[in-house]
Amino acid sequence: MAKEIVKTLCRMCDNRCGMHVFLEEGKVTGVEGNPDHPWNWGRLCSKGKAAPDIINAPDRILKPLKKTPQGWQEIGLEQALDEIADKIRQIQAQYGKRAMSAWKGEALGFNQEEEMVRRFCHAIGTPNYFSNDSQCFVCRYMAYRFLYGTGAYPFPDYANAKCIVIWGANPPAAHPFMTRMVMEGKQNGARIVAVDPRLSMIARQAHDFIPILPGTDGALALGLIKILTEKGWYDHDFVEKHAYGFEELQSYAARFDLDYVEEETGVSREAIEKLALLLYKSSPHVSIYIGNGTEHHVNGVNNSRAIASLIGLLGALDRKGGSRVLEGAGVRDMTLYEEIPLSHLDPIGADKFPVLYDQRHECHTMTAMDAILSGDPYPLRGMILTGANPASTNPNVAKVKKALASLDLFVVRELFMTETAELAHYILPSATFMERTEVFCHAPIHLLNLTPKVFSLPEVQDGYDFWHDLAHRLGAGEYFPWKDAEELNAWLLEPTGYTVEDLRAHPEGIVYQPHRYEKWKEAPLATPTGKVEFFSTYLKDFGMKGLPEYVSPSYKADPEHPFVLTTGARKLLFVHSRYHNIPRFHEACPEADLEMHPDDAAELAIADGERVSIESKIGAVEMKVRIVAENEIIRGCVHGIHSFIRDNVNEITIDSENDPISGFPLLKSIAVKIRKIKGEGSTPHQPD
Ligand SMILES: Nc1nc2c(c(=O)[nH]1)N[C@H]1C(S)=C(S)[C@@H](COP(=O)(O)OP(=O)(O)OC[C@H]3O[C@@H](n4cnc5c(=O)[nH]c(N)nc54)[C@H](O)[C@@H]3O)O[C@H]1N2
Ligand SMILES: Nc1nc2c(c(=O)[nH]1)N[C@H]1C(S)=C(S)[C@@H](COP(=O)(O)OP(=O)(O)OC[C@H]3O[C@@H](n4cnc5c(=O)[nH]c(N)nc54)[C@H](O)[C@@H]3O)O[C@H]1N2
Ligand code: SF4
Ligand SMILES: [Mo]
Repeated sequence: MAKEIVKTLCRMCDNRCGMHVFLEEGKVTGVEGNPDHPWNWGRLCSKGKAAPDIINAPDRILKPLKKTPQGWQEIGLEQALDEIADKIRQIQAQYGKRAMSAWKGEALGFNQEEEMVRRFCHAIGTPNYFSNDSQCFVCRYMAYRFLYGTGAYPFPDYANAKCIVIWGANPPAAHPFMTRMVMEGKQNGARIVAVDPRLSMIARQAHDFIPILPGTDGALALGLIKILTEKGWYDHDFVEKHAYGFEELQSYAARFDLDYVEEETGVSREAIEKLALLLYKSSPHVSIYIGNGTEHHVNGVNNSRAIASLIGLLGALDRKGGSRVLEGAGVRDMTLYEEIPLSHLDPIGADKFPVLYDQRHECHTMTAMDAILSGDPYPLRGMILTGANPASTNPNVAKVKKALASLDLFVVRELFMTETAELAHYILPSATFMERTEVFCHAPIHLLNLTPKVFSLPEVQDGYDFWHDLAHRLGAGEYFPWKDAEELNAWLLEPTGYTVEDLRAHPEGIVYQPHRYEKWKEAPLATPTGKVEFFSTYLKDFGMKGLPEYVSPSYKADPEHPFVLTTGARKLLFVHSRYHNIPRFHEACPEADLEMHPDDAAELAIADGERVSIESKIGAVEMKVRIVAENEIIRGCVHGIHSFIRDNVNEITIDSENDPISGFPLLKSIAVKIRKIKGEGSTPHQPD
């Protein structure tokens, strides 16, 4: 039988590469890269190629399940939705509307899939919307927003750069096709610098690798700012006309004596001076990309803000070869916060992290676990969770499991039986990306796309149908007036000037607008002063520090725990807790390991492959040590991969020490002690 080809975007991760899906008798039999799609030009990574393994996985949940004293029982979809609606009504009658909550995870990303969850919260009158985002990108988001007033963060113009700094990120694992852009810049003559405690894949490709102690990036950035401002190596004209708070930043950075910066960061004075000179000589064609590595710390926002300040100082904002300020396509937003911000209903965590709620309209997941367990500040008794596995991916998973298991109603929309789904009262089978239709923008290249529903399965709902059906059962149908996701897409697209039909005719996407440089010449920035805010007037109005003040990470003052643990550097094969159930992926990388410097291992008499106990202040986990080469990790630092089924480092990551602005937890600068396990010998390690 002839194969049918449907053109879509891969969503095995959020890179959304152009993909051809081969269908035979309605079944997905293969995938290939779409050679016409300008994001990936026909290539797919190993996860993308494995999409059929996930779509057709034998362990996929395809029927609604209800937990009973006899175990999981299949239940009809309509009955499951009726029962869930009844229970929501009961909970809200007994404890108030805000006792219900919803959570969306990384598998759904942003835009409409996220917005429909938020809209449901509005529909049922609760402010308690949670997501993975408050431990994902929000520090960087805030950094750029406070400085430059942007929404999507400014994206490096790699191809035209003279210097590219990849700071706390590893695109070859996390954003494979962005690596191509970095390499294009390199071929065009850019010098590549990587700042990382580990010799990551991108660091191996860099001209200069700057190993840094975890969580000290802000000190390095401020040291650089000190040199640039003292020597006058910044864009005087841009700063004078378009920046606010330069003098304050300059005088604060002046305190960052290079001896102190060297001691604090582990980066030598010579390396700092060399980088400052390179930035100056390359300016304004300096592309800085800030990754997840800088933000999982108690100083996450200000680390990211200090680094991002360099863009403004060097006059690289929206300049050729600098950081481009992106423009949206004008797709409608489904949320209703402009009408009703819901802040009057005491969103969970908004008292502790008011900036998080004000900026993102989302609640703090880690505070939620405490609230569920204690009933303080009010009972939080029900949750609908979709596209997430926090019992594996959030810090302090023991607490997460205890809290989620204690809810009166816990509904999980999933593809598989996960650590989180196991705790649910109901598991509803969820559509994969091939079983839903979505509008999607590749913001960095201003490309608007529409993905079609490739096929569908009975009793497996897409997000829209689920939230729509539940809202209608709860008497809040007016919030979901669109018949289905197709009708919703038409509404979302209306202001863009493109129709569903236009986009269907262009599965390779439509460039909605060419990039325009130096837009700050035409209009003020969307910050309170209309300027680059080196000193944030917004934060000051919130009673916080206006400057990106540096706080030394807590592990430095903890002699009981002599190592610093960083976690979660991405592996190409896995996305957090996902894809371990693909047999060949599991075989290629069956175990989580702890990377360690050979001298540290020698000091503790630990052999390669030996299992050790790693203890943080909240508990201990055992992992297998992988001794790496001397230049592959900075001394005193160990790295643990996260969210493997066994040996999950999130047993010991810390939920209760948080960045005061974003609420981010400690995932990447944790004080730990490493102990040999009695009687443990050495076993050979598996390669990466
Ligand atoms: N294959 C795959 N791709 C993914 C994901 C995945 O799980 N798997 N996850 C997606 C998601 S949700 C995200 S948020 C992105 C993240 O994408 P990136 O931001 O590129 O994250 P990583 O690839 O983990 O790279 C982070 C780097 O920071 C380093 N690092 C750790 N601590 C520090 C520190 O204190 N300072 C500095 N300077 N560096 C540090 C790590 O060693 C690592 O090399 O990836 C996305 N893409
Ligand atoms: N220690 C440590 N922990 C970390 C990090 C770290 O660096 N270190 N990184 C953090 C970051 S940046 C992030 S973003 C979070 C991510 O954490 P989560 O949001 O929990 O992401 P995943 O583990 O990818 O879980 C996604 C779940 O959604 C399911 N799923 C897949 N596709 C679909 C779909 O189409 N619909 C539905 N309903 N479900 C689907 C998958 O089966 C999977 O169980 O992890 C964080 N955890
Ligand atoms: S990077 Fe890989 S998994 Fe992610 S969208 Fe592209 S092909 Fe799919
Ligand atoms: Mo993330």
